[in-house]
Amino acid sequence: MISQWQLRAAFAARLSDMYGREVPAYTTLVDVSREVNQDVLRAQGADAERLGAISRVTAERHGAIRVGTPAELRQVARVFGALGMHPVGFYDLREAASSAVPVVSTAFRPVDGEELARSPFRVFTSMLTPADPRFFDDDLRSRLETFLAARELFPQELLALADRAEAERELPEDDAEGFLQLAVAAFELSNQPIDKAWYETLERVSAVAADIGGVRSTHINHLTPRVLDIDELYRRMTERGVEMIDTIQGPPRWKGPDLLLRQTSFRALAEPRALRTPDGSVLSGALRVRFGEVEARGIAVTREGRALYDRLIALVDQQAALRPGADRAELARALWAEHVPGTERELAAQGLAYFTYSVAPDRPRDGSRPPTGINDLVEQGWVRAEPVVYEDFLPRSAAGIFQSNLSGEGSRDNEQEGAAYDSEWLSGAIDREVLDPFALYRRQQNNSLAQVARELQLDSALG
Ligand code: OOG
Ligand code: NI
Repeated sequence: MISQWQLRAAFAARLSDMYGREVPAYTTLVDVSREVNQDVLRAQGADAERLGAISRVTAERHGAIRVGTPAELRQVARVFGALGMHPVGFYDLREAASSAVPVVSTAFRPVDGEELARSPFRVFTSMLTPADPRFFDDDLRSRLETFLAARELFPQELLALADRAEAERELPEDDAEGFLQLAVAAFELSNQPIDKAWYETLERVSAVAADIGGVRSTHINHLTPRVLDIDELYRRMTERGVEMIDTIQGPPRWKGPDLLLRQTSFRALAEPRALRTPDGSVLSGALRVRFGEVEARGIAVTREGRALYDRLIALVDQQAALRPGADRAELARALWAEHVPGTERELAAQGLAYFTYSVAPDRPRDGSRPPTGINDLVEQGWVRAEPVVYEDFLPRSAAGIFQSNLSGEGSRDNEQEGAAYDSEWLSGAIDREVLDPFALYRRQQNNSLAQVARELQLDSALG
């Protein structure tokens, strides 16, 4: 029997092989990431593994896919459900982007610590919003919905195997093999001819709309390795002649602990695609839709920490608008130094980031009673704190990654009222609860605190 996590690990590995064949620059990115990680490990020793063992970090990937309808998203949820991955978080990229990115998204990922440690694979999954009149008029909306309703992204056999794997949390070896082959094939770039006129109609609205709704299949859009020093990675890729986007998204490089998520990307080369013209002939064309992305992960922040992050990003925007020549990263660094606590201890004490706690093996053994507050317990050596790694995404960064890899701005009519979507809507559409990332991190922290309280026989709860 092949268990869910084994299926997930095998799927991630096969997807990676497939994507490396399709997009050779991805292989370069993986190689350079591995080199950087080894160098960081050599230079920093155990500190380099503060946010995850090197084996996990090296294997870690996130993918991105895009689908057209709630029905398709529901099927995606079944395929990933088979792999023990659940929808976490709701991202509205229509609001986070200035140009036309007509999608809402969630991320499918394992949710418990042990599962994440076994295979930390996640997939950022976006769904087109044809009902949003800012992007699609009635006529285009109805043509788009008709087109999408007529395609099949996932064969019935795959979905049936997926349902079994999810229900039984494992598959016999032969079925596992069948599932993996069908699942990987569902995310390969199709060589079926694309209707050129239809694709271009959608492209005028948004390149993302064309990539999703202009073709009869879906594909993996990027697969992102994790790196321990993203600035160094950026330098080395540039040195190799790979043209990166001009920024690293997310928090700046600074002297304090890594927080949340930093990401950067490069545009993949044009890929050959067959295009069918209105007279029925098939041309060999080329489309540039996929890209390479890399990320560095930091500590998960609480709602308060996130509000601080969002406030600082807004301040960077404001200052940058006032000083057009200024370097955004420098502005951000200065603001971070001023407003963000520079140590894990202070982040914890101020309730800005999540940690898991455990009783210290070398705690005082002189018969004294432990203090009752978590900060004192840590301060006085009774308890150790380990940072919780951020497992999710950032809407603004995601929108930035989308946008920096689009060729045109597309079009968007801001006079119209946007169609409303939220986490609850998404839960209903896919018939599964879209989980709240903050609640997941908090539960992890609270479980560890409860365990500490039990072991130290404290009368009152910690937290
Ligand atoms: C998804 C872009 C967002 C990330 O890492 O923030 C993303 C896409 O391009 O489909 O993957
Ligand atoms: Ni990504």
